[in-house]
Amino acid sequence: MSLLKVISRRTFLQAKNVLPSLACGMRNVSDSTNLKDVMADLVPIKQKEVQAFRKSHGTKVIGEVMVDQLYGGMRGIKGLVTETSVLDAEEGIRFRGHTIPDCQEKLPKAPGGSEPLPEGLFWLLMTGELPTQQQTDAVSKEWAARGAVPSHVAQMLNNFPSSLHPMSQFSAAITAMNSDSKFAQAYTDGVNKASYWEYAYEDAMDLCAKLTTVAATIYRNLYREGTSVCPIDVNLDWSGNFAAMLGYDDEMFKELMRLYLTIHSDHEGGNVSAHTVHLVGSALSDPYLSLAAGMNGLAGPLHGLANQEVLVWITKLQEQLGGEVSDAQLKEFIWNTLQSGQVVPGYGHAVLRKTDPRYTCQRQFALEHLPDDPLFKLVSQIYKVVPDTLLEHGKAKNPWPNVDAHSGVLLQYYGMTEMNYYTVLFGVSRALGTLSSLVWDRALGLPLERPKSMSTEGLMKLTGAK
Ligand code: CMX
Repeated sequence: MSLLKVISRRTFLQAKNVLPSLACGMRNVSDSTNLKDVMADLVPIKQKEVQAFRKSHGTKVIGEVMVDQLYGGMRGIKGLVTETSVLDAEEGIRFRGHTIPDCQEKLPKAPGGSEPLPEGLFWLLMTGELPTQQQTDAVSKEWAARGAVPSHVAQMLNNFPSSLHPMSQFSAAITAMNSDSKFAQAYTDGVNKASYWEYAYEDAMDLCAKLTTVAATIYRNLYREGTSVCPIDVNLDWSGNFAAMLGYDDEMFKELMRLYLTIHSDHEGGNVSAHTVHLVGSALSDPYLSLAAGMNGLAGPLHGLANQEVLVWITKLQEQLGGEVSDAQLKEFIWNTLQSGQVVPGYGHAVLRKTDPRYTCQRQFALEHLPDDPLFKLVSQIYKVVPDTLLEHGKAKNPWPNVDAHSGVLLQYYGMTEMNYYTVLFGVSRALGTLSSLVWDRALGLPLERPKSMSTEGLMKLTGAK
């Protein structure tokens, strides 16, 4: 029985008084607004579920591996357990079983808003259950209370040269904040491994709370003459506070942030940032060190930096071709990119084989709020021309746009024109998914990750080629 079914069944039985012993000894997991209490109830249930599953099916064979997969970035090899989300090549991401439109409909909103609150998504990723408004608001309040950044980190950020890329600053600050890691302290104090997850949870909550302040400090230092970040308002949600700290008070920018920080959070376990956080965490490096490592992966142009690269590419296109562009001119520009051995940023994916639903929901946002924006029109035109051109080129397995093809145009519209900064926003969001996964990694006692590698010589012998 799945975790969700176990919980629903237990809640049902409690409601019917069939399980009085459970009901009196335990909180009703669905009702508490304290996420840690809910997790404390869920962890032993999930541990038992996994234990029983491994006992009954632990030796079942679930796949085979071909030589090409070892040279091909391990595509398609099932080698990881990630509970928070699953990616389907055709359909796109589901967060704990929920599609993006489903999350947009069912997750709690800010007062007067229509986009989901990322705090609610965090609850969903952690617990597998859609939170109530009260549960979501409780996370907002807790993050607002935990948001202070250590003074040595603020000082370090203020001393960085403006030539240092925002992602390098972001990752360095996350590493340096591990001076406050409760997990690292607990490990040093010799805490029992059965409670590792609790300290990972504390660090995850602290990190989510502090990342927005760190990110806003970087933004203001680099692009707003070092003006100070406004204090956190405990009555505002996480994205609302983040927008204010960045210096944006447009309500629609806040809504955009809510959507943005929700959809970039998680993309199952094998992508570079998620896998890195999981891998580094498996050495019991604390959540700060693990997340910083993941952020260094996100900073690569084939991964999160692609959102910056898309805008750089579009800017070049505009410089070369001017305002209005014909489809034929556009196609020629794309061919030139491909012929010079570069990728078309924002297109293609290692797993997806259709338009990314994260692209679609951003396009929907644009159609609703900025339908006449010239840059949006250009992005839409690119969407019409690139897939056929990539197909004609004949290399990319997926010619469709990914999440990064659309985020920049929305940010530009609201005045955030500093494209070098875009990946930091991706990073703030990606923390939600990777840290929830990390808490479950420790709860399930997943061991040090150590797959087998082979030399070409060894592979040749194994396959009979030599
Ligand atoms: N433009 C040009 N060539 C592309 C391409 C693109 N957008 N997407 C794939 N290709 C090429 C690959 O470079 C590869 O070429 P070689 O055979 O010469 O090495 C070939 O097509 C086959 O690649 P693939 O199997 O389709 O794609 P991969 O799984 O290897 O790579 C990805 C996936 C995302 C790295 C690739 O599509 C790409 O480079 N896209 C552009 C960068 C980008 O948008 N990245 C963001 C992804 C989402 C995210 O993580 O944020």
